[in-house]
Formats: sequence, C-alpha cells, structure tokens
Amino acid sequence: MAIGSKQHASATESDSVRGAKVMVDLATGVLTGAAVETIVRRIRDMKGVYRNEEARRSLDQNKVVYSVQGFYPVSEGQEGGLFWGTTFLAPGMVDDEYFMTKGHYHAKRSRGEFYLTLAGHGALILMDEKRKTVFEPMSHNTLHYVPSHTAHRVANVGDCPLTFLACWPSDAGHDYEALTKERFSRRLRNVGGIHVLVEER
Ligand code: M6P
Ligand code: ZN
Repeated sequence: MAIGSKQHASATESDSVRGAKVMVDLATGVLTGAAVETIVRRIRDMKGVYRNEEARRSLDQNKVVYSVQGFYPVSEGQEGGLFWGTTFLAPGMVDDEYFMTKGHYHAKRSRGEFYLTLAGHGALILMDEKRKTVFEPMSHNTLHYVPSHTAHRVANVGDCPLTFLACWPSDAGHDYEALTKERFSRRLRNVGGIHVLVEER
C-alpha cells in the first residue's frame, strides 16, 4: 500500500482520533486537563503521622506538606484500570523527622505501584509483611517499584520540593488505618545531619 494512502486518511477522521485527556509536563510533573483532580495535605491533616505531635501542633497548621494531582480514568476500586498521579512534597521538618506523605498499604494488598522521581531528594520508605523497613534514595530519574503487600511512604530529605510521578492499579485502594495501628517499624530521622532509619519504640 502506498504511504499516506487509505490507512493514513482514516487516522485523521474525527470519529477515530481523540486528543489525550491529560498532559504531563515532564520538567515539573504538572498535569493539565479537565480530568485532573488535586488533593492537598496540610500540617493540620497530618495528625498522628509524626513522632513528636507537640512539634507538629506548634507549626503553621495551614502550611502545605504535599499535594497530589491525579488522573483517575475509572472509578476507584474498579478492577483492570490504572491511575496516574504527581506528588509535590515540600521540604520541611517536624522535630527531627522530614516532611513526608501519610503512607499506606494498598487496601488490596496484592497490588504494586511505580514511582518515578522528577526532582528533589527523597527517601521511599518500604515495610514488608515481616515488618522489615528499608528505604530507597530518590533523586532525578530514579524509578521505584513498590512491591505488593508493602507499606510505602515518601520523605523529602532535601531543601527543595520533591516531585515524583506514580502509577498504580485502580483497584489498589489506600489503607491508612492499618498504619495508624501498627506504624512503620522504623522512622526516618535526621541524626547528626544524616537521614537514618531509627527503630520505633
Ligand atoms: C502517590 C500515590 C498515591 C498517594 C500519594 C500520597 O501519588 O501513591 O496513591 O495517595 O502518593 O501518598 P499518601 O496517600 O500515602 O498520602
Ligand atoms: Zn500506593
């Protein structure tokens, strides 16, 4: 078939071509499009997340810790779909702990997730079912696989915003409850200027 003949013509017919619903700026992580939804987590939303609750309470409760821009093409819980998001995590400290995401298990424990770091310096904290907690350093272009059955949370260990992309199954869900009872077995803390995992007492 000649180049640009029938096949090409059909690809330009309006009923067979549709524009992307969302654009991702890979320099900044910013998503644009009518389908994009944003959630914001402020210091006031982080009750019980940090070891030193008094230190958290003494901070500006309106300060944004992180925001997540998401593209959820199917409804949450639906099997077979995928979700996409960008997390923007501010730099900051609560006592000797870094600003971090709440952290979660997937409600459906068998589900995994990918994270791709765009900017900043962070730590992806992972705890497996045996309660073994480790972290993976995050920096520009690092790709992280969150295995199934693994609690995960991200801390910003740098001075600049930490930005990362994420992709996860639409039926994964978020189980925050389990971590309010059990918590991570180790916490990432600044000890003498270095970030280390310290056993939770
Ligand atoms: C990533 C994804 C999202 C998650 C967000 C913030 O973008 O893992 O599913 O909601 O980080 O993390 P958390 O829900 O633990 O606050
Ligand atoms: Zn997740």
